[in-house]
Amino acid sequence: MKETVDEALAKSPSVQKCVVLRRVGNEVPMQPGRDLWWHELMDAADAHCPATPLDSETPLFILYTSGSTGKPKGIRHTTAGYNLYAKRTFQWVFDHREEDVYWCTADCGWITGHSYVVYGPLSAGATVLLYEGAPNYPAEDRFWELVEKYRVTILYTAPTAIRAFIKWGDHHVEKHDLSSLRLLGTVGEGINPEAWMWYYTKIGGGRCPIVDTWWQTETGGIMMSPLPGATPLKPGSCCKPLPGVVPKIVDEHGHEVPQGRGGMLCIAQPWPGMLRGIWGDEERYRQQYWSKVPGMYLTGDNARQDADGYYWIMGRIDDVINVSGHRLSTIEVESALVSHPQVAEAAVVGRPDSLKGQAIAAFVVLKTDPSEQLRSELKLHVRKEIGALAQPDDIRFTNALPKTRSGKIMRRLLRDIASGKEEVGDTTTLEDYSVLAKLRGDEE
Ligand code: 7RM
Repeated sequence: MKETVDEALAKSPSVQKCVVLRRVGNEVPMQPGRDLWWHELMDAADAHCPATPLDSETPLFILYTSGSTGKPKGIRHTTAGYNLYAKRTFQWVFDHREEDVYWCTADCGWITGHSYVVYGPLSAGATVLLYEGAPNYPAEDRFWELVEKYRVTILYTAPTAIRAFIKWGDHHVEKHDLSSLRLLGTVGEGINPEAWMWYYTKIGGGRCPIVDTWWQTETGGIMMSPLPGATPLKPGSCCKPLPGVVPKIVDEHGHEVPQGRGGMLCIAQPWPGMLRGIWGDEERYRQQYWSKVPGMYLTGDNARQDADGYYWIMGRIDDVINVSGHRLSTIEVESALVSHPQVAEAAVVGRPDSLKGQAIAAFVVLKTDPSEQLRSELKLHVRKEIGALAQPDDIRFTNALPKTRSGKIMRRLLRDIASGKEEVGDTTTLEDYSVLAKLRGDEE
């Protein structure tokens, strides 16, 4: 890892010092004068380290997020508002108490790791379980072993992980005492009702509320979520905005749509944790977030509000599929596929079709072996669940889906593959490159 950092440092003349933590005891190349060992610095350091006063708007970090097209954007967060928002939302959403042992399984490099592994819980003085490692090493019960061992009370994880646990089998869960848990959370994408119910009953023992938290790298912290114990839950809905958050759902002209109808999700008032810009590209910042709907922050997601005022996120605006003039959200079709007992995970994209405008291509990970019969059965299953329009035209079976490190399916790459493009777009945020090669090889 240090060698990779050295390559980056060679191109970054503004960096003067590099602090290196001895982690696994291997040989590490050190450049005298520039590179400093953490343990040597700590030996000499005072136990008291007063915080350096900074202006509230001093940049705190820049976090690169892929966006659905092209080149990653450096999201700029600042000191006071971000920290305040991360702390407050942590306290509200997780109903944090002194005796809690809180575990957020997110990678620290994702915004969820920043806000809800590091800044939020630390500011709130929470006891945090920090885990470095895979969920299936040394075995597929790793998470449940840790929950039991450390008596974790709050668990915050992603639907993609939950679907993997379901695939690995209930026996890994049943081996362990999970009675310490009192609250569960999800983040990163919509959770399909099947996975919600499994999480609720198998992990939560039917007694723990699930907070489905909707937010973005750009928002800094959670924007919509139930408040545990206070908000009646609906599986698949992120429920209601937090205090101070003012969502609006608008059509392509920027007019609010009637309740029940889908549209673009915007935020009508500023909040403390909001991004302050895109690093080095203020024009892109304006164009991306503030130009389409004047006076509002454009989230890039589609959403719908139901008759009870609950919000349902319907996926990214760019992921909407248009079949013969009917707009379908990818998550609906994916949920229908995953509700079939043999399906572990599914990703759905549109591909150009001369007749219908777009045809539906589904990439499906199975719990069992593929067969032609299952392919037709799945098509019929979606047709029964949603309707004829939503029936996938192609179903490709695969062992894995292309994902980012935070577990988001990269539908943009799947779109390229489904439409038979020779070259797929930017892959810098792809976690496992071998998945792409395999997907390209598997033709129907
Ligand atoms: C926290 C995070 C942001 C995008 C966002 C949505 C999707 C996140 C949910 C969700 C439905 C959720 N930041 N998303 N949480 N969709 N329900 N609870 O994920 O910048 O990496 O991604 O993720 O599309 O715009 S992120």
